[in-house]
Amino acid sequence: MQTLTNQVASADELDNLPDFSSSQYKDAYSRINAIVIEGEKEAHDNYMSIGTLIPDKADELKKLAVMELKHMRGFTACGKNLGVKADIPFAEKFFSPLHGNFQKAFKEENLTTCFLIQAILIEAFAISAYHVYIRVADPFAKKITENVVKDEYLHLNYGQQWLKANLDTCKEELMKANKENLPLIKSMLDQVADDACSLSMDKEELMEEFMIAYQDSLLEIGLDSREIARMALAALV
Ligand code: DDQ
Ligand code: DDQ
Ligand code: DDQ
Repeated sequence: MQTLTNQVASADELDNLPDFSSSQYKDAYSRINAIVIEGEKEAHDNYMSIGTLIPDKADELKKLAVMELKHMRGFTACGKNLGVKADIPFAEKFFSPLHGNFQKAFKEENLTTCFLIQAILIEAFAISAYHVYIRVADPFAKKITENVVKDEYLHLNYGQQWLKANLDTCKEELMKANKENLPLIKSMLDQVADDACSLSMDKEELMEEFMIAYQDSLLEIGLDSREIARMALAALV
């Protein structure tokens, strides 16, 4: 009986999955897949950069960076499996404003902003988007994405711990970095919402999952509800 119920549920799930071989699916996939490939590559570079600013943590950060390269290869394999070529030039352009802000913070040795951009905003967004994607992924990509998510929690946690330990001295900078970068995350999502939709990922759901993950992460860092509300509002004006 149990088995029967499971079979019915999974047949039902299959019915709701997108057609992975349609040209619309593949076209959107070429950009979404490129975003995660480029995102994982830039994450690698960013963790290596952060490591140069905290020499005694450089080894730990290098370990995180190396994991991102493994994710990049996994996502590249997902594209190959579907016969889709990732549109990397699109993804480079997509990331360039956020990348520019990270580079500026790095040159100023502003660790707070570096961690907020890479380890909190991007990681929280990626984790929530990966969860949404897993529900509608092809079986091959689903397995790979599930394994990636497990690692990304470690990275989110790493950034949280650093910001938590330094909260006394970095709160003001954290607020400022949030104000400059949260609207960017929103506009990045706006740019690819239609493509996400072609992959059966709903924009409202992506936003909702992100806001929950971001809020949880700020609570973990030690901000209170009022401060978090202020941060969310800062992004609106
Ligand atoms: N995939 O490359 C195997 C297709 C994984 C995609 C995971 C979903 C990430 C969404 C990123 C941005 C969407 C707004
Ligand atoms: N990583 O930084 C979590 C390791 C990779 C991120 C890849 C995808 C992030 C998409 C962010 C787009 C924001 C709308
Ligand atoms: N803006 O579009 C009015 C400039 C900013 C809205 C910011 C709202 C934050 C939501 C962020 C969700 C990102 C997935």
